[in-house]
Amino acid sequence: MSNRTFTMIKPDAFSKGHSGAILDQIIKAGFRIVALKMVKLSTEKAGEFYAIHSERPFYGELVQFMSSGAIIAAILEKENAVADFRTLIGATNPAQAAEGTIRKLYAASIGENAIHGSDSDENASIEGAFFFSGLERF
Ligand code: 3AN
Repeated sequence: MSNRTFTMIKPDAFSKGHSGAILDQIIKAGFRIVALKMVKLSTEKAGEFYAIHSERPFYGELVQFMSSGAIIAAILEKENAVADFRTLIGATNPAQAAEGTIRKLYAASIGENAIHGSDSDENASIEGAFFFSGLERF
């Protein structure tokens, strides 16, 4: 069972001013913030982050969107972090997300879905390392 996951508040939620409410919901759900930063990805860096999806039809759109504005990246700690965080954010498609989840509350579409959450312990570790050095973790 993992105790860390990685998240990004995506450009749609950030630009609409939902970052504070989303971070508050994450903290109230019992996650501790281990690392946190505000960044804007270049198209190259967004493409690298989502390289796993490079064969999917929505890859170009996803890379454009994720490099379109500022995001907040964070590493979070909690028992069973990966699975519990996926529950907190809800389904990829906000139309199918459960009531009260972050995507149900703040996401507009499957492409612009407010927040990212790692889907495995291995990816949580890779994605956290993509954004944060050891000096930036607390
Ligand atoms: P999740 O973020 O819930 O793990 P993935 O890994 O299937 O979902 O997809 C990664 C990201 O790609 C999603 N967060 C979303 O922004 C985008 N995405 C997924 N499916 C679609 C789609 N059908 N059309 C456009 N964008 C999509």
